[in-house]
Amino acid sequence: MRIVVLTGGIGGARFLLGVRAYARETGADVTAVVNVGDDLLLHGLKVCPDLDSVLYTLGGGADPERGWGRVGETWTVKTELAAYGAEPSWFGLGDKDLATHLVRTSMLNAGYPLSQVTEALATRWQPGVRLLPATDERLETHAVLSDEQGRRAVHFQEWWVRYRAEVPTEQFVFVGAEAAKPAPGVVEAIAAADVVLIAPSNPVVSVAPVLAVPGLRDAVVGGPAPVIGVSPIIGGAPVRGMADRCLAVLGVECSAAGVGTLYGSRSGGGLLDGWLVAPEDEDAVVPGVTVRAAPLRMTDEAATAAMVRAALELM
Ligand code: FO1
Repeated sequence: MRIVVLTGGIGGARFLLGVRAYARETGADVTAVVNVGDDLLLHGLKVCPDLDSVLYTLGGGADPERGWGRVGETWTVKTELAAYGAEPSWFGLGDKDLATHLVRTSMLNAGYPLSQVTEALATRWQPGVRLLPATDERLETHAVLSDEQGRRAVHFQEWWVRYRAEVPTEQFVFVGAEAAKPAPGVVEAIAAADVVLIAPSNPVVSVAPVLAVPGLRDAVVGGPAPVIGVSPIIGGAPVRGMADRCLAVLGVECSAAGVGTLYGSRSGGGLLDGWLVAPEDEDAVVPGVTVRAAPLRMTDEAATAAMVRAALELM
Protein backbone atom coordinates (compact mmCIF):
# COMPACT_ATOMS: atom_id res chain seq x y z
CA MET A 1 0.00 0.00 0.00
CA ARG A 2 1.21 3.53 -0.78
CA ILE A 3 0.40 6.05 1.93
CA VAL A 4 0.84 9.81 1.58
CA VAL A 5 0.62 11.88 4.77
CA LEU A 6 0.07 15.65 4.74
CA THR A 7 1.71 16.86 7.92
CA GLY A 8 3.29 19.62 9.95
CA GLY A 9 4.21 20.43 13.51
CA ILE A 10 5.16 18.18 16.38
CA GLY A 11 1.82 16.33 16.41
CA GLY A 12 2.35 15.47 12.76
CA ALA A 13 5.87 14.18 13.42
CA ARG A 14 4.61 11.97 16.25
CA PHE A 15 1.77 10.68 14.05
CA LEU A 16 4.41 9.62 11.50
CA LEU A 17 5.97 7.36 14.15
CA GLY A 18 2.71 5.40 14.08
CA VAL A 19 2.50 5.44 10.29
CA ARG A 20 6.05 4.12 10.07
CA ALA A 21 5.30 1.38 12.65
CA TYR A 22 2.24 0.37 10.58
CA ALA A 23 4.34 0.40 7.42
CA ARG A 24 7.02 -1.78 9.00
CA GLU A 25 4.34 -4.35 9.91
CA THR A 26 2.66 -4.36 6.53
CA GLY A 27 5.34 -3.38 4.02
CA ALA A 28 3.50 -0.16 3.14
CA ASP A 29 5.41 2.67 1.50
CA VAL A 30 5.11 6.12 3.13
CA THR A 31 5.64 9.61 1.72
CA ALA A 32 5.26 12.57 4.09
CA VAL A 33 4.48 15.94 2.50
CA VAL A 34 5.63 18.47 5.08
CA ASN A 35 4.63 22.06 5.81
CA VAL A 36 7.24 24.73 5.16
CA GLY A 37 5.13 27.72 6.27
CA ASP A 38 6.92 27.79 9.66
CA ASP A 39 10.32 28.15 7.97
CA LEU A 40 12.39 31.24 8.63
CA LEU A 41 15.73 32.87 7.90
CA LEU A 42 17.57 33.54 11.13
CA HIS A 43 21.16 34.83 11.55
CA GLY A 44 21.57 34.07 7.85
CA LEU A 45 20.45 30.47 8.29
CA LYS A 46 17.45 28.65 6.85
CA VAL A 47 15.50 27.00 9.66
CA CYS A 48 12.78 24.46 8.78
CA PRO A 49 11.07 23.55 12.06
CA ASP A 50 8.54 21.07 10.69
CA LEU A 51 10.98 19.18 8.45
CA ASP A 52 13.42 19.05 11.36
CA SER A 53 10.74 17.82 13.76
CA VAL A 54 10.11 14.89 11.43
CA LEU A 55 13.83 14.16 10.94
CA TYR A 56 14.62 14.35 14.66
CA THR A 57 11.48 12.52 15.84
CA LEU A 58 11.74 9.64 13.36
CA GLY A 59 15.53 9.61 13.68
CA GLY A 60 15.42 9.28 17.47
CA GLY A 61 17.09 12.66 18.08
CA ALA A 62 14.16 14.85 19.22
CA ASP A 63 13.83 16.32 22.67
CA PRO A 64 10.84 14.44 24.13
CA GLU A 65 9.78 17.21 26.54
CA ARG A 66 9.98 20.25 24.25
CA GLY A 67 8.94 18.26 21.20
CA TRP A 68 11.08 20.50 18.96
CA GLY A 69 14.87 20.56 18.63
CA ARG A 70 17.46 18.03 19.77
CA VAL A 71 17.63 15.89 22.88
CA GLY A 72 20.68 16.65 25.04
CA GLU A 73 20.88 20.12 23.50
CA THR A 74 23.28 22.85 24.71
CA TRP A 75 22.79 26.60 24.21
CA THR A 76 26.27 28.16 24.05
CA VAL A 77 25.67 29.97 20.74
CA LYS A 78 22.32 31.30 21.96
CA THR A 79 24.00 32.71 25.09
CA GLU A 80 26.77 34.28 23.01
CA LEU A 81 24.27 35.85 20.61
CA ALA A 82 22.40 37.30 23.60
CA ALA A 83 25.69 38.79 24.88
CA TYR A 84 25.92 40.68 21.56
CA GLY A 85 22.31 41.81 21.93
CA ALA A 86 21.54 39.98 18.69
CA GLU A 87 17.86 39.79 17.81
CA PRO A 88 15.55 38.01 17.77
CA SER A 89 16.16 37.02 21.37
CA TRP A 90 12.76 35.30 21.62
CA PHE A 91 13.73 32.43 19.29
CA GLY A 92 16.54 30.11 20.29
CA LEU A 93 18.66 27.79 18.17
CA GLY A 94 20.45 25.04 20.08
CA ASP A 95 24.07 24.17 19.32
CA LYS A 96 23.32 20.72 17.89
CA ASP A 97 20.32 22.03 15.96
CA LEU A 98 22.53 24.76 14.47
CA ALA A 99 24.60 22.14 12.65
CA THR A 100 21.47 21.11 10.72
CA HIS A 101 20.79 24.72 9.69
CA LEU A 102 24.43 25.26 8.70
CA VAL A 103 24.45 22.17 6.46
CA ARG A 104 21.05 23.04 4.99
CA THR A 105 21.98 26.66 4.31
CA SER A 106 25.32 25.72 2.71
CA MET A 107 23.57 23.30 0.38
CA LEU A 108 20.83 25.81 -0.50
CA ASN A 109 23.49 28.47 -1.19
CA ALA A 110 25.27 25.97 -3.42
CA GLY A 111 22.07 25.74 -5.48
CA TYR A 112 20.43 22.56 -4.27
CA PRO A 113 16.63 22.76 -3.86
CA LEU A 114 15.13 22.18 -0.40
CA SER A 115 13.77 18.75 -1.44
CA GLN A 116 17.29 17.53 -2.30
CA VAL A 117 18.75 19.12 0.82
CA THR A 118 16.11 17.33 2.90
CA GLU A 119 16.98 14.03 1.22
CA ALA A 120 20.64 14.63 2.08
CA LEU A 121 19.83 15.42 5.74
CA ALA A 122 17.67 12.28 5.87
CA THR A 123 20.65 10.08 5.01
CA ARG A 124 21.89 10.83 8.52
CA TRP A 125 18.54 10.46 10.32
CA GLN A 126 17.13 7.52 8.34
CA PRO A 127 13.51 8.47 9.07
CA GLY A 128 12.17 5.36 7.30
CA VAL A 129 9.65 7.40 5.30
CA ARG A 130 10.16 9.53 2.21
CA LEU A 131 10.22 13.15 3.28
CA LEU A 132 9.19 15.89 0.86
CA PRO A 133 8.74 19.59 1.60
CA ALA A 134 5.39 20.76 0.21
CA THR A 135 7.35 23.13 -2.01
CA ASP A 136 10.96 24.04 -2.76
CA GLU A 137 9.96 27.69 -3.04
CA ARG A 138 9.92 30.14 -0.14
CA LEU A 139 6.45 30.04 1.43
CA GLU A 140 5.98 31.64 4.85
CA THR A 141 2.96 31.87 7.08
CA HIS A 142 2.44 35.38 8.42
CA ALA A 143 -0.16 36.59 10.91
CA VAL A 144 -1.90 39.92 10.28
CA LEU A 145 -2.16 41.67 13.65
CA SER A 146 -4.34 44.54 14.58
CA ASP A 147 -3.29 46.05 17.92
CA GLU A 148 -2.32 49.40 19.44
CA GLN A 149 0.63 49.57 17.00
CA GLY A 150 -1.81 49.35 14.10
CA ARG A 151 -2.26 46.75 11.40
CA ARG A 152 0.88 44.80 10.54
CA ALA A 153 2.02 41.34 9.52
CA VAL A 154 4.50 39.29 11.56
CA HIS A 155 6.14 35.97 10.74
CA PHE A 156 4.32 32.93 12.12
CA GLN A 157 7.18 32.20 14.55
CA GLU A 158 6.93 35.71 16.03
CA TRP A 159 3.18 35.21 16.50
CA TRP A 160 3.61 31.71 17.94
CA VAL A 161 6.76 31.97 20.05
CA ARG A 162 7.07 35.67 20.93
CA TYR A 163 3.39 36.50 21.37
CA ARG A 164 2.20 32.96 22.30
CA ALA A 165 -0.71 33.55 19.87
CA GLU A 166 -2.18 36.03 22.37
CA VAL A 167 -2.43 39.14 20.20
CA PRO A 168 -5.46 40.39 18.28
CA THR A 169 -5.14 38.64 14.93
CA GLU A 170 -7.17 39.26 11.77
CA GLN A 171 -5.94 36.51 9.49
CA PHE A 172 -3.08 34.31 8.32
CA VAL A 173 -1.47 34.74 4.92
CA PHE A 174 0.79 32.28 3.15
CA VAL A 175 3.34 34.63 1.65
CA GLY A 176 4.78 33.30 -1.61
CA ALA A 177 2.14 30.63 -2.01
CA GLU A 178 0.77 31.92 -5.34
CA ALA A 179 4.16 31.57 -7.02
CA ALA A 180 5.02 28.24 -5.38
CA LYS A 181 5.03 24.85 -7.12
CA PRO A 182 4.73 21.48 -5.41
CA ALA A 183 8.20 20.05 -4.77
CA PRO A 184 9.30 17.37 -7.26
CA GLY A 185 7.60 14.08 -6.45
CA VAL A 186 4.72 15.52 -4.42
CA VAL A 187 1.99 15.44 -7.08
CA GLU A 188 3.30 12.11 -8.40
CA ALA A 189 3.18 10.57 -4.90
CA ILE A 190 -0.39 11.78 -4.37
CA ALA A 191 -1.48 10.49 -7.80
CA ALA A 192 0.02 7.06 -7.06
CA ALA A 193 -1.26 6.85 -3.46
CA ASP A 194 -3.75 4.26 -2.22
CA VAL A 195 -4.70 6.63 0.61
CA VAL A 196 -3.95 10.20 1.66
CA LEU A 197 -3.89 10.77 5.42
CA ILE A 198 -4.24 14.22 6.95
CA ALA A 199 -2.18 14.06 10.16
CA PRO A 200 -3.63 15.41 13.43
CA SER A 201 -1.68 18.60 12.79
CA ASN A 202 -2.85 22.17 13.24
CA PRO A 203 -5.37 22.64 10.40
CA VAL A 204 -4.81 26.40 10.14
CA VAL A 205 -1.03 26.80 10.23
CA SER A 206 0.28 23.29 9.43
CA VAL A 207 -2.11 21.69 6.92
CA ALA A 208 -3.53 24.82 5.24
CA PRO A 209 -0.10 26.09 4.04
CA VAL A 210 0.59 22.67 2.47
CA LEU A 211 -2.73 22.83 0.61
CA ALA A 212 -2.07 26.46 -0.37
CA VAL A 213 0.66 25.37 -2.80
CA PRO A 214 -1.05 25.69 -6.20
CA GLY A 215 -1.86 22.26 -7.65
CA LEU A 216 -1.39 20.39 -4.40
CA ARG A 217 -4.95 20.63 -3.14
CA ASP A 218 -6.28 19.73 -6.61
CA ALA A 219 -4.00 16.68 -6.71
CA VAL A 220 -5.48 15.48 -3.40
CA VAL A 221 -9.11 16.35 -4.08
CA GLY A 222 -9.06 15.21 -7.71
CA GLY A 223 -6.87 12.16 -7.09
CA PRO A 224 -7.96 8.54 -6.98
CA ALA A 225 -7.04 7.92 -3.32
CA PRO A 226 -9.49 8.27 -0.44
CA VAL A 227 -8.61 11.11 1.91
CA ILE A 228 -8.82 10.33 5.62
CA GLY A 229 -8.21 12.96 8.29
CA VAL A 230 -7.37 12.45 11.95
CA SER A 231 -8.72 15.05 14.35
CA PRO A 232 -6.17 17.19 16.21
CA ILE A 233 -8.92 18.18 18.66
CA ILE A 234 -10.09 15.89 21.47
CA GLY A 235 -13.07 16.88 23.56
CA GLY A 236 -12.88 20.52 22.47
CA ALA A 237 -9.15 21.01 23.16
CA PRO A 238 -6.06 20.63 20.95
CA VAL A 239 -3.97 17.51 21.62
CA ARG A 240 -0.98 19.87 21.81
CA GLY A 241 -0.09 23.34 20.60
CA MET A 242 -2.40 26.29 20.11
CA ALA A 243 -4.84 25.16 17.42
CA ASP A 244 -7.66 26.65 19.51
CA ARG A 245 -6.18 30.15 19.06
CA CYS A 246 -5.59 29.56 15.35
CA LEU A 247 -9.15 28.32 14.81
CA ALA A 248 -10.51 31.33 16.72
CA VAL A 249 -8.85 33.63 14.14
CA LEU A 250 -10.91 31.88 11.44
CA GLY A 251 -14.05 31.89 13.60
CA VAL A 252 -14.12 28.08 13.57
CA GLU A 253 -15.29 26.19 16.66
CA CYS A 254 -12.50 24.27 18.39
CA SER A 255 -14.04 20.82 18.14
CA ALA A 256 -13.60 17.65 16.11
CA ALA A 257 -16.77 18.56 14.18
CA GLY A 258 -15.53 22.13 13.66
CA VAL A 259 -12.22 21.06 12.13
CA GLY A 260 -13.85 18.27 10.10
CA THR A 261 -16.33 20.78 8.70
CA LEU A 262 -13.54 23.27 7.98
CA TYR A 263 -11.83 20.61 5.84
CA GLY A 264 -15.21 19.68 4.33
CA SER A 265 -16.35 16.63 2.39
CA ARG A 266 -14.69 15.69 -0.88
CA SER A 267 -18.14 15.11 -2.37
CA GLY A 268 -19.02 18.72 -1.47
CA GLY A 269 -15.84 20.29 -2.88
CA GLY A 270 -13.83 19.89 0.33
CA LEU A 271 -11.10 17.48 1.28
CA LEU A 272 -12.30 14.52 3.31
CA ASP A 273 -13.85 11.12 2.70
CA GLY A 274 -13.33 9.96 6.27
CA TRP A 275 -12.71 11.66 9.63
CA LEU A 276 -11.30 9.85 12.64
CA VAL A 277 -12.26 11.38 15.97
CA ALA A 278 -11.66 10.48 19.60
CA PRO A 279 -14.27 8.45 21.55
CA GLU A 280 -15.19 11.68 23.40
CA ASP A 281 -16.27 13.12 20.03
CA GLU A 282 -18.04 10.08 18.60
CA ASP A 283 -21.22 12.13 18.07
CA ALA A 284 -19.41 14.61 15.79
CA VAL A 285 -21.21 15.13 12.50
CA VAL A 286 -19.44 16.33 9.37
CA PRO A 287 -21.86 16.51 6.43
CA GLY A 288 -20.86 14.12 3.63
CA VAL A 289 -17.99 12.56 5.59
CA THR A 290 -17.85 9.13 7.28
CA VAL A 291 -16.94 9.73 10.92
CA ARG A 292 -15.53 6.98 13.19
CA ALA A 293 -14.15 7.09 16.71
CA ALA A 294 -10.95 5.54 18.10
CA PRO A 295 -8.51 6.50 20.86
CA LEU A 296 -6.38 9.37 19.53
CA ARG A 297 -3.81 9.95 22.30
CA MET A 298 -0.36 9.37 20.80
CA THR A 299 1.06 8.07 24.09
CA ASP A 300 3.50 5.68 22.41
CA GLU A 301 4.29 4.18 19.03
CA ALA A 302 1.91 1.21 19.45
CA ALA A 303 -1.02 3.48 20.38
CA THR A 304 -0.23 5.71 17.40
CA ALA A 305 0.01 2.73 15.03
CA ALA A 306 -3.43 1.62 16.30
CA MET A 307 -4.74 5.09 15.38
CA VAL A 308 -3.32 4.69 11.89
CA ARG A 309 -4.99 1.28 11.52
CA ALA A 310 -8.31 2.81 12.64
CA ALA A 311 -7.88 5.62 10.11
CA LEU A 312 -7.16 3.13 7.31
CA GLU A 313 -10.29 1.16 8.22
CA LEU A 314 -12.24 4.23 7.03
CA MET A 315 -11.02 3.57 3.46
N1 FO1 B 1 9.62 27.07 19.96
C1 FO1 B 1 9.62 27.89 21.03
O1 FO1 B 1 8.64 27.97 21.74
N2 FO1 B 1 10.73 28.68 21.31
C2 FO1 B 1 11.85 28.63 20.57
O2 FO1 B 1 12.83 29.35 20.86
C3 FO1 B 1 11.88 27.73 19.45
C4 FO1 B 1 13.00 27.57 18.66
C5 FO1 B 1 13.01 26.61 17.63
C6 FO1 B 1 14.17 26.40 16.88
C7 FO1 B 1 14.18 25.45 15.88
C8 FO1 B 1 13.02 24.70 15.64
O3 FO1 B 1 13.04 23.76 14.66
C9 FO1 B 1 11.86 24.90 16.35
C10 FO1 B 1 11.84 25.86 17.37
N3 FO1 B 1 10.69 26.08 18.13
C11 FO1 B 1 10.71 26.95 19.19
C12 FO1 B 1 9.45 25.34 17.82
C13 FO1 B 1 8.60 26.04 16.74
O4 FO1 B 1 8.39 27.37 17.03
C14 FO1 B 1 7.16 25.53 16.62
O5 FO1 B 1 6.81 24.66 17.62
C15 FO1 B 1 6.88 24.93 15.30
O6 FO1 B 1 7.22 25.78 14.24
C16 FO1 B 1 5.40 24.59 15.22
O7 FO1 B 1 5.35 23.45 14.54
